[in-house]
Amino acid sequence: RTVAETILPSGHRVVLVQGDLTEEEADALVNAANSYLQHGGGVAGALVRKGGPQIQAESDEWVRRHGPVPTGGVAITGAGRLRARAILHTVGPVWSGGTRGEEQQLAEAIRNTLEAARAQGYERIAMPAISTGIFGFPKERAAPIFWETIAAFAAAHPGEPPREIRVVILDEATLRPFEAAF
Ligand code: AR6
Repeated sequence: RTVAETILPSGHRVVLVQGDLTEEEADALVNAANSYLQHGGGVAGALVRKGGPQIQAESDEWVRRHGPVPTGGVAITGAGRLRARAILHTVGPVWSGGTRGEEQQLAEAIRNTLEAARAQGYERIAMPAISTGIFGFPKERAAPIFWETIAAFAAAHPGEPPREIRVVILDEATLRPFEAAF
């Protein structure tokens, strides 16, 4: 269900959706991962359950080759059986009170994800509310960071991919602050 939709002057379409990320059809789905790409719970677990073991296998291979993904970094794998060409695994910060630069780290994870999609030419991407689940980032503080980071990226790259950015929120409690920010 589309909750809010904005077309920015840069031509980017930003869509806030309430639903399950694993049901989205996009060039790339964004995963809220940990540094070791061990996809146990949350969005990560749901993506692997639905997309199949290939996603975990490719993630293990990625970490074996490159080492752990730093906070704010991105790793790309295939999407298994999901309706996408790739998964952009990004590592958001673990919330620890806000004094360790978590807000900047969340912005960096979002920005690097958008940059990775741009580099790959992915026109349509769908991302969850990175860090706001198991990693404990307060939803009210995360929502404006998503909006501002997406808007700044778009303004810096008019007409460039990803031209459709879908932010997919599962639960009502998370949706409220995102609706306000978007
Ligand atoms: N679709 C959309 N949003 C979802 C879905 C879904 N299917 N499932 C959960 N959410 P989380 P994190 C929401 O915990 O905080 C994993 O174990 C959820 O309500 O998935 O970045 C990883 O492997 C929340 O708002 O990610 C890491 O170890 C948001 O997605 C760790 O969790 C993010 O919640 C990462 O924690």
